[in-house]
Amino acid sequence: MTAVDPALRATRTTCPYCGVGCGVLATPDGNGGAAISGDPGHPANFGRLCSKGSALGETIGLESRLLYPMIRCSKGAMEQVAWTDALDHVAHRFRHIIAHDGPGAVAFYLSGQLLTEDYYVANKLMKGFIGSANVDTNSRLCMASSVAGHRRAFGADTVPGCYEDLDEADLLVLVGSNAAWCHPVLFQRMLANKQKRGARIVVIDPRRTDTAGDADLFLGLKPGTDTALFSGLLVHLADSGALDSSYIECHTSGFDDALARARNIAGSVAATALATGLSEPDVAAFFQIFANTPRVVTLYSQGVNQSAQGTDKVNAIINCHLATGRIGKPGASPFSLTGQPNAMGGREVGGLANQLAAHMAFTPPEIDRVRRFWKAPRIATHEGLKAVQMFEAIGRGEIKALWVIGTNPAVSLPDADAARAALKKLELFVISENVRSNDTVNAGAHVLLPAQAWGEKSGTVTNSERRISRQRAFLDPPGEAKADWWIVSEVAKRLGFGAAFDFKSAAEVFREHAALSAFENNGNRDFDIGALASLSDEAFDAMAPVLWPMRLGEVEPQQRFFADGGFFLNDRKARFIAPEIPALRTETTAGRPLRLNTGRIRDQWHTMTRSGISPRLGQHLPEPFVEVHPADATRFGVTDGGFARVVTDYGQCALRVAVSERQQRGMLFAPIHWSEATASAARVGALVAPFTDPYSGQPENKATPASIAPYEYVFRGFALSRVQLKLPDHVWWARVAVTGGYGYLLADNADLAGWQSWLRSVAGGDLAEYLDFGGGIYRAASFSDQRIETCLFVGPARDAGDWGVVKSLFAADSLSDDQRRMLLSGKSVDGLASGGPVVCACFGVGRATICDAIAAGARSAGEIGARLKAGTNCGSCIPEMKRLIGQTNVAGAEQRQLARAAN
Ligand SMILES: Nc1nc2c(c(=O)[nH]1)N[C@H]1C(S)=C(S)[C@@H](COP(=O)(O)OP(=O)(O)OC[C@H]3O[C@@H](n4cnc5c(=O)[nH]c(N)nc54)[C@H](O)[C@@H]3O)O[C@H]1N2
Ligand SMILES: Nc1nc2c(c(=O)[nH]1)N[C@H]1C(S)=C(S)[C@@H](COP(=O)(O)OP(=O)(O)OC[C@H]3O[C@@H](n4cnc5c(=O)[nH]c(N)nc54)[C@H](O)[C@@H]3O)O[C@H]1N2
Ligand code: SF4
Ligand SMILES: [Mo]
Repeated sequence: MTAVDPALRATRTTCPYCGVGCGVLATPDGNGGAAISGDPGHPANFGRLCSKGSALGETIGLESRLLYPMIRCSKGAMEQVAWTDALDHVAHRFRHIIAHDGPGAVAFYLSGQLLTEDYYVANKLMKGFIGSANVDTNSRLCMASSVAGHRRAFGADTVPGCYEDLDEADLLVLVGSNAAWCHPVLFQRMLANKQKRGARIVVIDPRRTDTAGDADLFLGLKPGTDTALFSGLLVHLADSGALDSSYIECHTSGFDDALARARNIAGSVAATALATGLSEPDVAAFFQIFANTPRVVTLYSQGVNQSAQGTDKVNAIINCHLATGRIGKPGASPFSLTGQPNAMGGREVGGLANQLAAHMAFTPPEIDRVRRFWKAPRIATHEGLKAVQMFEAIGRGEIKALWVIGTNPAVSLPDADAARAALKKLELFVISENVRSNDTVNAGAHVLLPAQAWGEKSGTVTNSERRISRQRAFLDPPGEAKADWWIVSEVAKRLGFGAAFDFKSAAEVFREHAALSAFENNGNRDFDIGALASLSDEAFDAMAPVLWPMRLGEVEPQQRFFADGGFFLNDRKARFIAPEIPALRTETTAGRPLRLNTGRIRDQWHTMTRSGISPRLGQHLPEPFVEVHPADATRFGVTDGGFARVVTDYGQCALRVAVSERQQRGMLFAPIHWSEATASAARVGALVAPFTDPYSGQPENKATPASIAPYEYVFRGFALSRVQLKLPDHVWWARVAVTGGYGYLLADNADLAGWQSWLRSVAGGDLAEYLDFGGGIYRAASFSDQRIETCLFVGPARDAGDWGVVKSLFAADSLSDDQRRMLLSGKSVDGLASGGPVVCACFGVGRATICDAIAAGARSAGEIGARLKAGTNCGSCIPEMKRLIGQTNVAGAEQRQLARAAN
């Protein structure tokens, strides 16, 4: 494999979104853009990409980019400065604060979206040279419970299996994972196994997600009860003769205590059903299928990790795999699905406050070893503050200087209002960013440092299966953007640590990182990539994706861990962990009778600084919403398509209501993606309680007590504009990327005259208006040449005009006179019938179009694809199409008949 595919002249790189770590071929178009396709040679995806990966070409524009270093001047405005001035300033201020208040008064907050090389340098600077372990990362909100669970059970943060296990398993258990939306390419791989080999799929989630749509068994358990379910399973495995006694005997300890505790928690099928809210037959069916299927992979993600008992959940799952010896064997393992593209690389580097470096911890021999390797003058000797505690310490004024690199904590931390308020107290607040503006930047940054973005930066990332791949540059960095590792190294030099930070390239950093992993390792640490420590620059450039470990001198690369024991504890045995009796940290009350669950949607990435600029990705679910069970909707008076205020003890949001049977009674679900930059009142992190797991420090993001109440708006509507608009304060709005500009979905109670004067104030040029006071309708569009510049459609709730049609007219460079005349009717012209909300992002196929095809006889996703192309590129929408087939009544009834006839 080479860095550049000679046939295509495409650069081989890796997707910057999720932890699947798909290989991407990028072919620059010479105008700053690039054609994107999946790399058929990459073992994570074999050429496939999901909707987000496929749309990467739409996200590399420069419009929102931070291009120059900026410093806040004495008058409060941000001013462009030279790099040397910015770096001198940062180093000077850090040095001053460290001298005055000690190394504990400064902190770095990093990200699983950094490259390993960036992470390595930042971790080395803080832990080895500044002398504090206050380096934490957004992985604390993401993978920390898996890390803690792995370390408790295995003695190291080891993912025992690999992706091939998903092809070879006979049973795939997904716990707290919406892989259909969040790890789509891996999910397709699981479905291929189901299709080809008949693997069965069990999905365990309080919500009936699109992942559950393909499940043979769906367990809609009560939130937070996974430990009870897997405790019940352990008891069942013991009582039904499914244990691997010799594995338990030779390779583990603590089984009896763990089993006794499991009996206490859920000693029978009935007790498990009671504890989880599941039916006894469902529990029994799950236990039986698990007990009888040796090749089982249990995949888990944020429904497990993001919990105040996340570490116990992880260990309850691992216990069942250890007890059956189903670990590190083909098709059999527990499997933590990592979230971010380089969450794993960050863990390898030691970028969490409770790790030191290279899978070493804060034990005296390890501190000494790392100190000698780094020649560190002031090595940190104890753990630093974990994310939530770090921001609390900032709020108390104990941490005075913070450097945020590659994350948006004002949006993504729990109790996000408090986190944002804390940022305002900092004496020094530095951010390395790709974008000029996000909620964290807007929370009062003192220094902004422009970082290279995907496509420009170069280094390595590690995916969920321990595979290290290269991200390669295929675009020139714009403006003065620099590599994150370079920026940190330059500050380190100015702090007086030049010799240790004299890196010339990412390759040089990688070699040092690889050497540290092998330093005095002798097989005692899982993470060892010593074989890569002497790669030449050329070899680093051409490096093919590799699984670790890569020990020096090893002939046969090791694919999996622990099939024959060999754990990383002193006695080389794994530990069974007896979990605490599970209980959620918070109770619902009369005032907060519901629980708010939060998570992701298919086509957006986190706080939308990148996916949010793709028109294609904005089409699927363009508005922030809250999903409510029909019974709760009735009880609290909210209606589908209406609006609601969701309130917790921490904050409130105003969201569109989606009433759905897929939601469990008593629970709400809201996506995490919107921020103050993209919506008026949908920064969901502000609602979330800051409770954390006692072992991992990971916050419980999925179960905050909440209330919901309807909120009425008289007017609905939308605006489209070539430039971003500042909407009046009282308006509910959400911004979405559309072809040619920005779309705003609106709701409001002000009168039409107010809208008219607002529109006239923002729209220049040639204005056409339609005003019907009686009907409550105002529509206006301004033109420049034959193109729409700005338009606004406001009307009564159900009659604001067809957004789909107007968007396509807005996208056109030149409108015919007919189209111009018809525009303000908001109805279709020239066959521009709206297809409804987009389901297939790749081909822009809407729900209405798909439902028409179903009504006209399409009976499978394949048949819909044959007619409409929908689902034939990335396939991310296939689960949703299957759901629509199921929901379309006529088709559903016929299908059931067909199924009966077939039996
Ligand atoms: N489209 C998209 N994909 C992404 C991302 C993205 O932003 N957008 N982000 C990436 C990142 S960083 C991450 S961490 C991953 C996250 O990937 P996932 O973990 O799959 O995603 P989430 O939506 O956070 O949560 C998963 C599920 O946990 C369920 N859940 C809530 N409480 C419980 C519980 O008590 N028990 C169980 N069993 N389930 C529960 C939720 O209902 C939800 O469906 O996705 C990655 N992929
Ligand atoms: N309520 C709730 N909260 C959650 C979650 C949840 O499920 N529920 N999930 C949590 C999880 S799992 C995660 S991973 C977090 C994610 O939350 P965040 O990390 O806060 O979200 P992102 O939008 O990915 O922020 C990344 C920022 O870094 C910038 N950036 C991207 N690449 C680079 C780079 O190479 N260099 C630099 N310097 N900057 C870069 C982007 O422009 C963006 O502003 O959210 C967490 N918060
Ligand atoms: S599954 Fe999608 S988002 Fe994840 S790495 Fe692959 S293409 Fe990127
Ligand atoms: Mo994550």
